[in-house]
Amino acid sequence: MREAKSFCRICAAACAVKMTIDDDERIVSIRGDRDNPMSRGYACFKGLQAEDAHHGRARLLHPLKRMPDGSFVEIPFEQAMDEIAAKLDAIRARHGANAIAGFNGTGSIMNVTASTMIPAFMKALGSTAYFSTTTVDQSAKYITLERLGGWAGGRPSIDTSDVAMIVGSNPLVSHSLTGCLTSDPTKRLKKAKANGLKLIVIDPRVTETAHYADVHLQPYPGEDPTIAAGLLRVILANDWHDADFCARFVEPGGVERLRQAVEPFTPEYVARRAGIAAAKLVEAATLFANGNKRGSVFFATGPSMSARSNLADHMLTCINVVCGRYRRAGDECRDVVTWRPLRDFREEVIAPVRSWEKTAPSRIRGAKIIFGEMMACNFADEILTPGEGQIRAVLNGSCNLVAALPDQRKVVRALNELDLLVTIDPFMTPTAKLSHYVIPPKMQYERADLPIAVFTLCFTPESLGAYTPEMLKPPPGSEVVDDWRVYWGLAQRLGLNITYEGRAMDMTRTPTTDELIELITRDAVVSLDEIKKHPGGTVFDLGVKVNPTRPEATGRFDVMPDDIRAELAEVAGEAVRVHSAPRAFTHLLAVRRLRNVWNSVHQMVTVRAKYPYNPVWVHPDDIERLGIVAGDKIEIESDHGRIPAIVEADASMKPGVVAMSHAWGDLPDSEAAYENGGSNTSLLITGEKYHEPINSMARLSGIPVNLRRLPNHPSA
Ligand SMILES: Nc1nc2c(c(=O)[nH]1)N[C@H]1C(S)=C(S)[C@@H](COP(=O)(O)OP(=O)(O)OC[C@H]3O[C@@H](n4cnc5c(=O)[nH]c(N)nc54)[C@H](O)[C@@H]3O)O[C@H]1N2
Ligand SMILES: Nc1nc2c(c(=O)[nH]1)N[C@H]1C(S)=C(S)[C@@H](COP(=O)(O)OP(=O)(O)OC[C@H]3O[C@@H](n4cnc5c(=O)[nH]c(N)nc54)[C@H](O)[C@@H]3O)O[C@H]1N2
Ligand code: SF4
Ligand SMILES: [Mo]
Repeated sequence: MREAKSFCRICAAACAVKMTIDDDERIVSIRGDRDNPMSRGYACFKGLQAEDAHHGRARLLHPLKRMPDGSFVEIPFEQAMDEIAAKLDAIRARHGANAIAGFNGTGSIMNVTASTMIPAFMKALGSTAYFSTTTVDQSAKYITLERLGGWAGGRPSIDTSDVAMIVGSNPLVSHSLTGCLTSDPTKRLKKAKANGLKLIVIDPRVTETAHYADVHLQPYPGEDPTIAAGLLRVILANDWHDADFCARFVEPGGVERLRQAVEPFTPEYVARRAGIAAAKLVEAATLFANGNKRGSVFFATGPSMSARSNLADHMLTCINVVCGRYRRAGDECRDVVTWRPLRDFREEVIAPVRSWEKTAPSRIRGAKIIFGEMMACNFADEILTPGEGQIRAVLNGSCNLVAALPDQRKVVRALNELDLLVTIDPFMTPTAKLSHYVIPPKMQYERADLPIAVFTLCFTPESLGAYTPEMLKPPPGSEVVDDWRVYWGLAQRLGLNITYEGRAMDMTRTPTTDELIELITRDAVVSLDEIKKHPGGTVFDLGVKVNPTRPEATGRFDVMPDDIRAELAEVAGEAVRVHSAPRAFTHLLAVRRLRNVWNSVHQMVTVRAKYPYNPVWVHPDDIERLGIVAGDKIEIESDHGRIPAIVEADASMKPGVVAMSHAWGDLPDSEAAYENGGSNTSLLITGEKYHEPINSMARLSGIPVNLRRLPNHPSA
C-alpha cells in the first residue's frame, strides 16, 4: 500500500487528489487533497470514479482489430502500428496527405502530450485535415477574437469583482467556466458573494448557479444576440459605458455604429422575443453597468450551441468592451499558465485579423480553416463528398465521433465509408465499434501529465502549477500506450520528421513522456523542477501585473463590422418567437450537462448505476398539458429525426423549453435499449438545415421539437 498525490484531468478544474494504491497497482481509494490551496479538498463524483475507470470491466486492455465479419480480435500494438502505417502509406500515395485526417477529441485534449503531438504529426504528414472538438464547442470565441479583437490584459476574476454576468453556463455543475469558476465552484462563488459580488445569470433554467443570482433572466434558448443587443441599448442610452476606455480602444465611430445597430432592440421587443420581463432586462443592465463597477460577462456553451452563436458571442463580448470590463495596467494577474512562457498581459487590444478571409473556403459550406483547424461540424461531409481533398482515413484521438457530432446517421455513414478508421479510446464506444483498429491508451493516473491550457489561456482562476508523474502501472498483462506513442510510431514508419514544441525531433529514438513534458515546459514561468516540488500542484503567487500600453500598439476593437451589422439587422427583422418556424413545434430542446457524467463517458458501472439513460427534463406544467406523467417514455421529434426519452419532471425548466444531455446512446438502430444507455440528441440535428457562417457550427441548443406520446401510451 502506498499513498500518492496527483490531480484529476477529466476536466479543466484540475482538482488535487490523494490516492491509496495497493501492491497490485490498484487504486483502492481516492479523495480530494485538503492541503491543495486551489481545490482545498474538493473533488466531484466523476473524479472519484478513478478506481472503476482504471480497473473496471468496461476498460479495454489490448489493441483490437476489426475482422471482415465485424468481430474484434486482439492484436499486438507494434503489429497494429505496422498494419496501420502500411494502409496510411498507400492512401497517401494514391490520394495525397490531405486524405488523412487527425481528430483531437476531448479525451486527448485533456492530455498534454497527446494534444500537442496530434497537430505536430499532422504537420509532419503535410495534411491540413486537422479537427478537434473545439469547433463543436465554443469556437465562436475564436471568431470573436479575430473579428472584434481581444484584450491582452485578461478579465478580472470574480474574487475581486463587484458584479459578474454568467450567460448560458452552469459552472456549479460543469466546473468549466474558464477563468471564472472551475474547482470547488460553490464555495468560491459563495465567498465572492460574501465579499459583495452581485451576480446576474441568463439561462433558460433556474440552474444551480442561478440559485445564487441577484437577477436571473430566464429566456428561451437562442435569444442571446437579442438580449445582449437589448442590454447594450440600455447601457448606451444611459451612457453607462466607459467612454474613456472606448475612446482609447474602440475603432473611431464604433460606439456610434453599435448604438445605431442595437436601436431596434428595445426592452419591450427583447422581452417579447425572449420570453422575459422588460423590467428585468433593464434591472440586469443597471446592476451590471450603472456606476463605476468592476467585473465581466462570462459565457459558455448556452450561447455557443444555439442559433446565431457567432453573433451572440460577439454581442456579449461587446458588453465587456463598451463597459471596459478588462484588467488595466498595474492590475494583478492571478491566472498565469505557470508551465508555459509568461504571457505578455498588456493594457492593449489584440487587433482583429479575420484570418479566415485569407484562407480558401473548404469544399463544404464554404467553411474556413480557423486557428489551423477544419470544422468538426463538417467532418462527415468532408468524408462523404467526392473530389479533391476527400478524407479517406481518420486517426481519431479520443473523440466519440458518433456520440458528439451533429447528425448521427450521417456521421455513421461517413465512418463506414472510410478506408481506415483508427480510434484511441479506453472504452468500446459506438465510434470504436466502427473503427478498423482500436488502441486503448493509458488512463490518466498511469501517465505523466500537466493541466490543460490552450496557448497561454489559463482555465483555472489561479496560477496553478501542477505536474504528475505516472502514479501506477497499467493492469498486469495489458498492452496500453500513451496516446502520443501512436502518432510517433506511425511517423517513424512513414518516414516523417516531427517538429515538437519547436524542436526537430530525433526520429530514430523514442522519447519518454517526461522528455516531451520537459520540452513543453522548457521556457516555463515556473521551472518544472519547482512545480515538481508540489505533488498534486500548488498555486504560485507570481506578482504578475498587467503591463502598460506600448506606444506602437494601435489595435482597436471593431465592435460593429459590416457582417455583424447585417446579421443583427436580419435578427431585428425576424418575427417574434421565430423558434416555432417553419413547422408548428411546441417546444425548444436545450443543452444541459449532467453533474455526475462527463460527456459520452458513461460506460463505468458506478456511473451507469446513477444514470442508466439521459432523461428529458420537462416543466411539470408542460407534463400536465401533454397529458403524460413523469416517468413516461415519449418520442422527441425535430425536423430531422426522432429519439426516445423518459420524462423527468423539473420545475427549474422554463415552460416551453425541455432539456436533455448530449452524447448518450449507442449506434442508431442498435439493439441497445434506451433504458440502458439513453438516446442521442444529435439524431435531431443537422447542419444541412441550419449552420453558422464561417465555422459551420450546427444548432445544438434551442432545437424546435415536439414531444409525442407513444402509440401504446395508456391515454393515447
Ligand atoms: N458534469 C459535467 N461537467 C462538464 C461536462 C459534462 O458533460 N458533465 N462537459 C464539459 C464540457 S465538454 C464543456 S464544453 C463544459 C460546458 O460548460 P457549461 O457551458 O457551463 O455547460 P452546462 O452546464 O451545460 O451549462 C450550459 C447552460 O446553458 C443553458 N442554455 C442552453 N441553451 C441556452 C441558450 O440559448 N442561451 C443561454 N443563455 N443559455 C442556454 C443551459 O440551460 C445550461 O444551464 O462543461 C464541461 N463540464
Ligand atoms: N448535441 C450536442 N452535441 C455535443 C455537445 C452538446 O452539448 N450537445 N457538446 C459538444 C462538446 S462541448 C464537446 S467537448 C463534445 C465532446 O465530445 P468527445 O470528444 O467525444 O468527448 P468525450 O465524450 O468527453 O470523450 C471522448 C472519448 O475520450 C475517451 N476517454 C475517457 N478517458 C480517457 C483517457 O483517459 N484517455 C483517453 N485517451 N481517452 C479517454 C472516452 O471514452 C470518450 O470516448 O461533444 C460535443 N457535442
Ligand atoms: S471537477 Fe473536474 S477535475 Fe475536479 S474531480 Fe471533478 S472531474 Fe476531476
Ligand atoms: Mo466541450
